[in-house]
Amino acid sequence: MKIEDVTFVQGATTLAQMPPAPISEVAFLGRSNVGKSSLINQLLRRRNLARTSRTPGKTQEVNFFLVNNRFHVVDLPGLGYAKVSKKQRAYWQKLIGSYMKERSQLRVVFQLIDSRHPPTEMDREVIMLMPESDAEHVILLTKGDKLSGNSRSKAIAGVRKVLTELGQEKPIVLTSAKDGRGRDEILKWIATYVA
Ligand SMILES: Nc1nc2c(ncn2[C@@H]2O[C@H](COP(=O)(O)OP(=O)(O)OP(=O)(O)O)[C@@H](O)[C@H]2O)c(=O)[nH]1
Ligand SMILES: [Mg+2]
Repeated sequence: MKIEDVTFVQGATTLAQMPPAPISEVAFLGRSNVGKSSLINQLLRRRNLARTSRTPGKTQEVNFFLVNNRFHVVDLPGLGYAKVSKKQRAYWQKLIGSYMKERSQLRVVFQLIDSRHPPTEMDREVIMLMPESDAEHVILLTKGDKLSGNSRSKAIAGVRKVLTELGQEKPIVLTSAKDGRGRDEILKWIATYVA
């Protein structure tokens, strides 16, 4: 698949605000600062489309991008960032949970996990939440450019082990927003599920 046309549609802070059009969606989900917005920019080859920051808690809306006039890419706020208020954190967590369960347009959830660290409790919770959604589930390990060759395969094996412990078997892709690794595979999954 080639990315030809990308436009920002809108941001939403409630389910009701989300675009009603029956257009297939792929969402990027994971803890704050894991690299969701950066990876979306790399995927869509647009430098500053989704806003990124070194400081966690950057994305504060559910942002919808229309790609090739065919599907939406959805940039979600990060889960579990300690420095936003407890109330705010709980709100996002709840909204993202109902988004995943109720949004009928949702075809694929790309769950981002930092390749440099073992999956956190929050990562495990997201893995366990997925069976409640009708969407496909693909794991993207982020910031793969920061790992040496040996630790890359270790990172993948570590996440596979956690998935097995939780009774899940999902595709795992090592990615980098910096050097673009994994991009073709992400596009392949999108093409497969966004028919
Ligand atoms: N080296 C490297 N740094 C990355 C990569 N992806 C993201 N980063 C850095 O990680 C930080 C967070 O990136 P974001 O894309 O804003 O993360 P996010 O998951 O959207 O964060 P929130 O919006 O707060 O949930 C930024 O400083 C990025 O430059 C990557 O693949 N490689
Ligand atoms: Mg972001």
